[in-house]
Amino acid sequence: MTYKIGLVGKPSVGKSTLFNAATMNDVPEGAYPFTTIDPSVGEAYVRVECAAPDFDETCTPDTGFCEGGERFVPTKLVDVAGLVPGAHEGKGLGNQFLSDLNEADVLVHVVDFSGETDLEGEPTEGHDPREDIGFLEEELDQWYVDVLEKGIERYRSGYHGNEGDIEVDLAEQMNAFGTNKDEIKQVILALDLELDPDAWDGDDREALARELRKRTKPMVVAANKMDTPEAQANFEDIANDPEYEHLTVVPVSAHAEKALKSANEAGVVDYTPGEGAFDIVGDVSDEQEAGLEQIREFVTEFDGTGVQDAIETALFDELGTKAVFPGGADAMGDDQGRVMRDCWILPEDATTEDLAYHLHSDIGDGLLHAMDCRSGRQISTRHELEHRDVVELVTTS
Ligand SMILES: Nc1nc2c(ncn2[C@@H]2O[C@H](COP(=O)(O)OP(=O)(O)O)[C@@H](O)[C@H]2O)c(=O)[nH]1
Ligand SMILES: [Mg+2]
Repeated sequence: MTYKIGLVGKPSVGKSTLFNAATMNDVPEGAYPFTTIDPSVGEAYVRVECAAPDFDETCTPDTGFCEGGERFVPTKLVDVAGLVPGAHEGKGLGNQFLSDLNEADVLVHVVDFSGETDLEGEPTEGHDPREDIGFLEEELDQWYVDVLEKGIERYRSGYHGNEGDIEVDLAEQMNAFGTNKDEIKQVILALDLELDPDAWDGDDREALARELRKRTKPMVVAANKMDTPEAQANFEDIANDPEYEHLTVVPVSAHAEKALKSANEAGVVDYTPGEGAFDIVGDVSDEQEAGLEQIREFVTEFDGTGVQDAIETALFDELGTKAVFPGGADAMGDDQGRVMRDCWILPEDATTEDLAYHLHSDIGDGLLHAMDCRSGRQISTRHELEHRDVVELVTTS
């Protein structure tokens, strides 16, 4: 299973630019709403400090690559176009937008921090990025309220034969959000609500929808266009505003990442994605050099372009995942001498057994125990793995 990270935001904030930079695919970009008609799914990477050097080995990845001691693990990135005010009512690319959104495990909300686009994505000046942050949250909440209300209707209609448990009807209606009846019941009780929708008023329904949205659609804000002074000023304000403490805001220049990736591909610079430094290695014109030096100033100040940071913060911190490598307690290589071919991204609380089932149901069924390759100790099937653990699964077959 590969996690999907969704890029969302109103038109013209830089979603496609960020998507292209992260995946180096060619998707049309431009300051026009709806340039991207279909959802674009591409392969991006998240970095994990490679575990092979800890064993004096060099890894041989099956997928992704390893550079400068960092393993680049593939993950899916989705450019979710079509967010406009009223998207939950089907405006813009409403329904398409919502179904794409549903497929994302975690969101990166791309916000134009320069203030040069209004809520519809049209050029303007001095637009407050706070409005965009609020608008996405409200749009999502409204959509959740709509689905929640359908679930309540379903409950009231009463012919689904589930012994009248509200959480069961809600779970069925909200199934696509990746939640379940236990979580829904827990949220209802945590909000001090009764397990009876007839006792809920509009505010209660909204609070419930909001809480479920927060749990099922974790997100980070990518403060994009940070290469402009206006964006930097807005970032300064918002990062110091207690009202936004609940959000993780990552400063980003999708432009800088795109430029560095292109220059790297052209052999002009030596750049490893995510790094806060690069070398000019090819012949450049004065103009190119000036451009690159401007980018250097930016990546030095912000310790990178922020594109990798935004994606990794979303996957590891907001969604809550960890990376685990396969190994051998006696020898690191497999029978063909390949070392740490995989690097699996697993849920934060995944156990040895979860890993086994993640690989194959037969491996899960036949799991006896596992070996922690660093300590050489046996670990049980219920053992919770840690980020960067190297494990050997011992099975009956
Ligand atoms: N200054 C600046 N402009 C950007 C950046 N990223 C995107 N843009 C510009 O913003 C506009 C909209 O970009 P696009 O990727 O098409 O936005 P989308 O509609 O959200 O997919 C284009 O003119 C981009 O060149 C950035 O990091 N800095
Ligand atoms: Mg686009």
